[in-house]
Amino acid sequence: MALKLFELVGAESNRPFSPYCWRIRMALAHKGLEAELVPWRFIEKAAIGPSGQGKVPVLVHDGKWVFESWEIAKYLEAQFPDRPSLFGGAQGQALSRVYSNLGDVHAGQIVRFVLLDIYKHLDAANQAYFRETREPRFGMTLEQVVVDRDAKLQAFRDSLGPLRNVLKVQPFFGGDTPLYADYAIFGQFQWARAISDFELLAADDPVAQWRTRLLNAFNGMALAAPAY
Ligand SMILES: N[C@@H](CCC(=O)N[C@@H](CS)C(=O)NCC(=O)O)C(=O)O
Repeated sequence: MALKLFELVGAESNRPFSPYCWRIRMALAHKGLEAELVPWRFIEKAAIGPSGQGKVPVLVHDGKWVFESWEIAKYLEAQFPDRPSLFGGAQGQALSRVYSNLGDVHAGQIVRFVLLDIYKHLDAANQAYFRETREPRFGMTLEQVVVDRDAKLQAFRDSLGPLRNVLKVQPFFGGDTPLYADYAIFGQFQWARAISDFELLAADDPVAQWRTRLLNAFNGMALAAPAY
């Protein structure tokens, strides 16, 4: 069995920082699966060409190319049913879709805090690509996107209220132990840590304490990765 995961990095090949790739890193660890980790940069489209699209994460399993974090998570669950479940059953899988979508919403919020920090971690060729693709998307310069980030912070923290209320009474969204629902949300916070020293969470926030529990999971795998 051969598994390969293409992961987004910047100038430093040992600093993976995609929120979606982190979801899959955690999912692989949850299943106790070893994968060859392939550092990949935005402009290296040819390397993932066989997947038929241009974004990571991309998983290659015995020659089969799988993309989209949610599809990869479902694929791992289906292919490795004897390993610890990512979803806790069919109903859990259905409910996990909500967390995956919620994680996407968080990514859309968090990017407005860390966009310029991502740019600062790229080499010159990827910086040019990043500016060319992101500035039209936001309709402003990278610098303008983050200029008022301090003012936006409280609203972001407030938006985490429903998650915070859950984490006040149970250690993980999965209950006593984490599931893919946890990784689908954690990916965004690990992305921000990997790339930015901007403190998204107050230290006494139950969400920060949950993040710490996941940083320490799997023998501190996420904690050991380069971050701020
Ligand atoms: N919905 C996709 C999103 C994947 C995605 O947006 N990946 C980004 C890195 S975080 C990417 O590869 N972007 C390539 C580009 O912008 O050219 C998933 O869940 O996997």
